[in-house]
Amino acid sequence: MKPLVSTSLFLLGTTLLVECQVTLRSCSLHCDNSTGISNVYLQGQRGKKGPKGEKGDACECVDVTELSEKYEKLKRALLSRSCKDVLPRYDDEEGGVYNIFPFNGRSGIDVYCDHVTDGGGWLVFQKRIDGSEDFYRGWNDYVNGFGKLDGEFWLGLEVLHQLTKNGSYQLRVDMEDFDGETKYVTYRNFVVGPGGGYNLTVSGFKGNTGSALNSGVSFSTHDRDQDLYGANCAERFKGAWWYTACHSANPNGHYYGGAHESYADGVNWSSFRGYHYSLKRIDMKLRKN
Ligand SMILES: *[C@@H]1O[C@H](CO)[C@@H](O)[C@H](O)[C@H]1NC(C)=O
Ligand SMILES: *[C@@H]1O[C@H](CO)[C@@H](O)[C@H](O)[C@H]1NC(C)=O
Ligand SMILES: *[C@@H]1O[C@H](CO)[C@@H](O)[C@H](O)[C@H]1NC(C)=O
Ligand SMILES: CC(=O)N[C@H]1CO[C@H](CO)[C@@H](O)[C@@H]1O
Ligand SMILES: [Ca+2]
Repeated sequence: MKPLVSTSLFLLGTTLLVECQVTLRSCSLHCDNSTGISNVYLQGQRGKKGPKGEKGDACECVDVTELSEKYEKLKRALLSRSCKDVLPRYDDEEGGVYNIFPFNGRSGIDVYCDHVTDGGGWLVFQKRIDGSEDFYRGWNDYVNGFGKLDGEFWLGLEVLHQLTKNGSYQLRVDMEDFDGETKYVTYRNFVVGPGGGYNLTVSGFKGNTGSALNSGVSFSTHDRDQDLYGANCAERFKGAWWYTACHSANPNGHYYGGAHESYADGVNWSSFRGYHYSLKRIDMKLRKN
């Protein structure tokens, strides 16, 4: 999952965008008046050069439907700083992979945007749906991200830190068991601290099942034990998480697909289905406040 996209594409796009805007604004009135056709707009044209040459028309009336479409696409691509700015590609699209520019245009990242949950605008950073991806992975994978954005994935701790460091994001977790029952929790504030610990800060809990996140703890993987327990929580519970000693939820645990004998090492949200039940679906997402 390479988050970087070329800067030159962004600059080129911005230039096109500005030209488009100027052209459409300065000429549209004149064009509407002279043609009386609403679907036709104007395109700017230079006046002819020459000592006392006739002045060229400032505007020429052309059908710029195509230009307008390109403009809309560009605008979407370039002005999408978060999933909140992204427009669905078609009417009932529930979500999809989009390239957004959250970091002042410096680079774009591919993310999965959820358009439907609680009004949409969510950037999904973790998803389990079918057990197709291996989540029992080491530190580097959790820092950089892994999986497929249109399937199961973990977006990466570093991106989470870069996105949330200004403290302007909320967190939401949605889950579903194999009986079709769903639960959710939200935290009004969600920050992932800088590398090393990638410490979690959450506050402002709401939801229809219990909270399971603790502020002030570092992230742990089986090869990087930063938990608050004598032994290795990630190893014991086959996951990677902001473990304390050890957890009340294990969203990155083993995907058993329902009930299991073993203790607390599945995709568990303890207050929902306890430590012996591995959920069908869970996803974690953030949205700009
Ligand atoms: C367009 O027509 C309106 C009303 O007829 C007029 O007030 C306006 O000045 C015209 N604009 C241009 C750019 O010709
Ligand atoms: C965070 O804030 C700094 C300083 O106010 C700003 O330069 C930066 O673009 C912000 N980053 C994000 C991701 O909003
Ligand atoms: C992160 O949390 C750990 C405890 O898990 C603490 O020792 C450390 O100081 C924290 N780091 C930061 C940058 O807050
Ligand atoms: C912290 C917590 O809620 N733990 C629960 C996890 O699930 C088991 C089994 O249902 C409960 O006994 C625990 O109380
Ligand atoms: Ca430990």
